Amino acid sequence: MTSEQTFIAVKPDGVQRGLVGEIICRFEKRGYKLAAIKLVTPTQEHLEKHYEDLKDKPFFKGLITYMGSGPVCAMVWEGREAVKVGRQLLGATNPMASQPGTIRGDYAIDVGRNVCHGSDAVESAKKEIDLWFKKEEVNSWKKAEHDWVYE
Ligand code: DAT
Ligand code: MG
Repeated sequence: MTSEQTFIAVKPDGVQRGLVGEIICRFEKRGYKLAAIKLVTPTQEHLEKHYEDLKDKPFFKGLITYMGSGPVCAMVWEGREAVKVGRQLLGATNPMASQPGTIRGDYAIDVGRNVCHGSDAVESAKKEIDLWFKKEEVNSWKKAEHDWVYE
């Protein structure tokens, strides 16, 4: 089976609002495997790297301040098409455009408080996982349910 990894983070608003368990639950129930997880309050410098593609956007400064305002639950989830499906589970960037049933569509209103992050491509997922996790923090393991999720 071709498997990939994606970087998912519950943002400070999601952590403060008690949504960590709910967000983990959606990835677990879909059949994805948790490879890494930690609670971390990122530095401004770290966030500037994470969001470097957005540095010229007018909302960049506010985004960095918000993302560094409290702990973030950083995770690596693994499985078939984890990046694409991860984005589907999150919903659209602007929660107002997110379908009910998605995380943002169920739990968020403002684009600047959209509760979770998910990598947008396999390449950016690799970069983000390298930025947020040391190699030894990402676990390689076989989940007992594997052969019940995949044919
Ligand atoms: P996504 O998080 O869906 O990948 P993105 O990478 O374009 O979206 O932007 C990163 C974050 O920046 C996004 O989750 C919320 C914030 N953001 C995006 N567009 C914004 C806007 N127009 N105003 C305020 N914040 C915005
Ligand atoms: Mg993005």
